[in-house]
Amino acid sequence: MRIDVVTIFPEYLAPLDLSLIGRARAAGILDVAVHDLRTWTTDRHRTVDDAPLGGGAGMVMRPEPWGAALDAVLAAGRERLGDPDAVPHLLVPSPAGTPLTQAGAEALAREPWLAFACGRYEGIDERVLEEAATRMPVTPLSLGDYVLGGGEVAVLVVVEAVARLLPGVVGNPHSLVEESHAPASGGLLEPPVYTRPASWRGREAPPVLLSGHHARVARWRRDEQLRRTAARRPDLLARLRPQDLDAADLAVLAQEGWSVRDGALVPASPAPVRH
Ligand code: JCH
Repeated sequence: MRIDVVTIFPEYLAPLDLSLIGRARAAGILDVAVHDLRTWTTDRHRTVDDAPLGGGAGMVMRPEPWGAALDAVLAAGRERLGDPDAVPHLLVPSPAGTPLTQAGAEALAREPWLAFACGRYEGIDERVLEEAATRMPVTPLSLGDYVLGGGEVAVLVVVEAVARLLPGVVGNPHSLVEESHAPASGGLLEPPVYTRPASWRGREAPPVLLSGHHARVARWRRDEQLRRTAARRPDLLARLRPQDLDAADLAVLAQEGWSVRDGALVPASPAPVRH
C-alpha cells in the first residue's frame, strides 16, 4: 500500500518510522511519503493561511499550495506505482467528517493508495476538497466528537488502524480473527486479561483462570464481557440480537438490569414512582 501525507508539520509524523508501521515499511508492505505543504508555497514567507471569508475567528488554509501539493502527490504516486491512471483515495481528517470505525479501517486496508491532507487552523478552503473530488475519491474523516489541533494525530491513528490489517504486518492472524467479534466490530467489549504472578500485591487473579477448566473459563470471560459492556457501552448491548444470546447470557444481563422486550434487549424499565 502506498500512503502520502501532506502537512505543515512533517516531524509530527515521525512515529510512522517506529514499531508496527516502521516494520511494515521495512518489509516493503507499506510505502509512506510525508510531504511539507510549504514546498508548494510561492511567497517569501511561505504562507499557508489567510483570514476566513465572511469573517470569524481563526485562519483558513489557502487553496493554492494545496492544489499544487495534490497535483505533485498524484504525479509522484503514479510514477511510483507504475500506473499513469492510478488515483489515491484522499482522506481529510476533520471534526466534521464521517467517524472512523473498524469496518471503515478494513475497507481502507483493501485500497492500494491512500493520501492524507492534514489541515491546521480552522481547516482547509472547501474548494480544495471539491476540486480534488473531480479527480479522486475524497472522504472527510473524524476520529470522534472532540476537537484536535489539526489532522496529524488523526493520520497516525488511521495509518496504525489500517497498517495492522495488511497481510503480513501482524504476526499472528488469529488475533485478527478474534477481533471480528470485538467491540470495534460492534460486538461485546473484551474481558479483562491477567498474567503471572497469580498473586500480586495481595491481589489474586480470578481462580477460574488457573483451574484448567476450558468451558468454565469461556463462561467466565463471556460473563465479564456482558457485565463490562452493560456498564461501559450500553449502546453496544442495545444492538445485540437476543437470538444470539443463551440462557446464561440473559441471566447475567438480567442482573445488570437488561431484559428482552419485543425482540430487542432493553434496559429494565424503572420502577413507577408513587405520588
Ligand atoms: C482539525 C479545528 C475545525 C478546530 C484543523 C484541522 C478531527 N475527530 C477530529 N477532531 N478534530 C479533528 C481535526 C482534524 C483536522 C483539523 N483542526 C482544528 C478544525 C474547527 O472548527 C470549529 C476547530 C481538527
